[in-house]
Amino acid sequence: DRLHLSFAERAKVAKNPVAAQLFQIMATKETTLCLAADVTDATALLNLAEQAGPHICALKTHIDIVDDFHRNLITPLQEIAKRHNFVLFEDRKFCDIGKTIELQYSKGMYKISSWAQLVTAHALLGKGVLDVIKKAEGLEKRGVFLLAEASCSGTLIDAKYSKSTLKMAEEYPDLVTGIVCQSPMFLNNPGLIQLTPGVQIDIKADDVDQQYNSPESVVIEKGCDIAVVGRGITKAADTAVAAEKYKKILWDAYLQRIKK
Ligand code: 5IU
Repeated sequence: DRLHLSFAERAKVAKNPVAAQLFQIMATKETTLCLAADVTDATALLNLAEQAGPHICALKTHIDIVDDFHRNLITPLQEIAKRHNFVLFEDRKFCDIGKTIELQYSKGMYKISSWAQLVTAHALLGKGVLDVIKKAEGLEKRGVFLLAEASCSGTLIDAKYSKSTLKMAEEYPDLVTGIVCQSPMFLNNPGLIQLTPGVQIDIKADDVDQQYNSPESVVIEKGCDIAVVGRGITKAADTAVAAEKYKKILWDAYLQRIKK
């Protein structure tokens, strides 16, 4: 099953091209780390990408929090991603009628479809979101992570909703890269990637609603393939050192998991 196969083996069965690419990157760079680059300054974002670049498979952005965003930010970001071989991932959490998402994906200031190979989306409003992302212009290789569970306390998502989200994912195998969730759920398809946020070594929660698990426990007990780490790295004194530390702990946990 999924949890005991290597990423190299799973690359062969992935139907979404970005999932296949991610599995390749993970296997060759030996990293399952996705950095949540939640900073509000464009230069800080580029510095984070540069410092963490060698240690990550994906850089997750909230591009709308960058105070000084300008289209000129995208070219150097893409250059860094290409040089260090990681994927750009905009955590947009699309949730609207298809027509609106079509505009939010390709238009406005951010033109997400022109640079982010990966985006997140809610399944809440139905399949429209996947239909419009699938047929939009933009990058040739693109993928969607559907949100099936959340790390925060107080989420309204229940087991039935999570299950329906997985069902929707299976209906779009060429578009869906994987699922954002906190547990292995019913995700047995080895071609899909489990992305798990809420990962930190030192603390269990933030001062709002975030809840953290350790890197070892998300990989070994909760089925995480790619772990999202934000403040565990962005607030560290040295980004590169912290990213490398998370990378190693996560990779060792993955090796331990596939050996069982
Ligand atoms: N994120 C979560 N939990 C979720 C989902 C997304 O934390 O359930 I869906 C995002 C929010 C933030 C990052 O961008 O992942 C986690 O950052 P920290 O490691 O700093 O908490």
